[in-house]
Amino acid sequence: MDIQEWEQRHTDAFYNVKGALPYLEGMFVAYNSNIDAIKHLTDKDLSKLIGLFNEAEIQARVETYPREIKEPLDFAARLLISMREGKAAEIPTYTSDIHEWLKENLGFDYARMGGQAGIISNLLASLGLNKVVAYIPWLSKEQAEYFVASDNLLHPKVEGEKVVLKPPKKAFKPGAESKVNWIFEYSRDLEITCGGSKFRVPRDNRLIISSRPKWLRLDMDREIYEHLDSLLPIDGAILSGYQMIKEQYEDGSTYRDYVCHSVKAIEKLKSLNPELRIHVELTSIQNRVIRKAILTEIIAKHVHSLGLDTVEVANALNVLGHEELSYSVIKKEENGITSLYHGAVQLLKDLSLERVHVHSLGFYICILAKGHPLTLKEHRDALLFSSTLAGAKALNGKIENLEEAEAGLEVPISSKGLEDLENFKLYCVGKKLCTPEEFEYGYLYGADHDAVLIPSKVVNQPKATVGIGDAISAGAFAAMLARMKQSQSRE
Ligand code: 8BR
Ligand code: GLC
Repeated sequence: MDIQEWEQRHTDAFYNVKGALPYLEGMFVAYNSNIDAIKHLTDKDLSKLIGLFNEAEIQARVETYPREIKEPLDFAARLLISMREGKAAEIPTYTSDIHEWLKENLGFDYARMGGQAGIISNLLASLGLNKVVAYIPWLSKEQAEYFVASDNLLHPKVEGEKVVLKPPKKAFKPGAESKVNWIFEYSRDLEITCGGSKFRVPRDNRLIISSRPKWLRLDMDREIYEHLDSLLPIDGAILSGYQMIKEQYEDGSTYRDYVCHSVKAIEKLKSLNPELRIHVELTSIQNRVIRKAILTEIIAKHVHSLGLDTVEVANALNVLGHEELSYSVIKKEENGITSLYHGAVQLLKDLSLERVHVHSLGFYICILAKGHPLTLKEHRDALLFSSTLAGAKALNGKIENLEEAEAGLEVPISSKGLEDLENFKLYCVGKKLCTPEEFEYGYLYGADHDAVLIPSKVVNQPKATVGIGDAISAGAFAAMLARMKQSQSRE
């Protein structure tokens, strides 16, 4: 594959999408936002941390693979696992003791907007969309401060009998508390020695300790649900945060109640605008019952588009009963591009989706159901635009306007990503899935689906990695919708 050609395609796509964005009337983004307390771990932090425990005990806890942080030892174990594999993970904690322990023993470097919906709303508003309506059921006064102050970013507020759209700083819920997550970012090549085991961190990534306070409910206020039409006009919705649903609540309600409300909200949005497209952004979901319910009851048949990373593809396949495929996605990691492709196709089919966008370090794959209104070139532009956003975000740690997004064009395409695609090309051409020429364009035409594959821009020493996946998925989805609206306006 010709790297120069792909660089040029990135540039052309960026300006094509930039020209299309004004055609979007509005985007709805819900549900999760929190404050991220970010700490970049240094060698010193790590030896201090390991020194706080008995190393043999850490290793023993690693073996038990804790899925919840109940005490500091669980944290040390999950951090080691994440660093050993270089894989992102998000682990819930239901006590505030860990928060206090982390503050005392590690501290953080800075705090910023966190949570997929929070990050995505800020990004889309910064890209200059006409209207972004964020909805965070637990918007506190402090949390509202983390939203960008921009006229195009609004939040619904119940006022008497009505629901009105206001800047988040004027729409918070008095008395609401804030949710703070801890983000531990680590860099490639850190060397770790613990309890007789020694390894080198394979890539930059992070571990998230996600606080799940008792009051947290993934739900829509009744009044807002009743007056959802006050949000219009909107062309699309990006929904996330479902991972917060619990199996059982103290008041006797269960995940079934929250799944049911979530589906109702989606169906109501669609009934208000039958053209509306819904994207769900997935993240790490430790609880397998919840993971399966989110996939098969909320996402399947109700939403159009799904965004996720490679680990999440494997995790989703696993609860959907495709253990072998799941294992081959995880085992071969980024080299498992062939398994990843088959896994993404499987998700498209099992969940009756229109679009599955998988982002990996160095390349993205988007599987499309037949009959999608856009051309593969237009879908490719949407992916390339999101790769430029990822480059900009990794380079500068933020994107505050379209000019800052454009800086991503300076980031080079990953040569490892190109190499992975070259390997996949051999497979595809061998299996007659496409001609070598088609592959050069990044297009695959299947019997029951199409696909677009692009090499992506990767920053060698990223400022941070948290939130890049959100920028990729939201950027591509918004770009796709904008192109759809643009072509409708020409009809
Ligand atoms: P998640 O947050 O959903 O795991 O997504 C992270 C995504 O960020 C990866 O899929 C990868 O594409 C992208 N990314 C990472 Br991690 N590091 C990056 C870097 N240095 N430059 C560009 N993109 C990066
Ligand atoms: C999840 C985490 C949040 C983080 C976000 C980044 O939503 O809970 O802390 O900011 O992912 O993608």
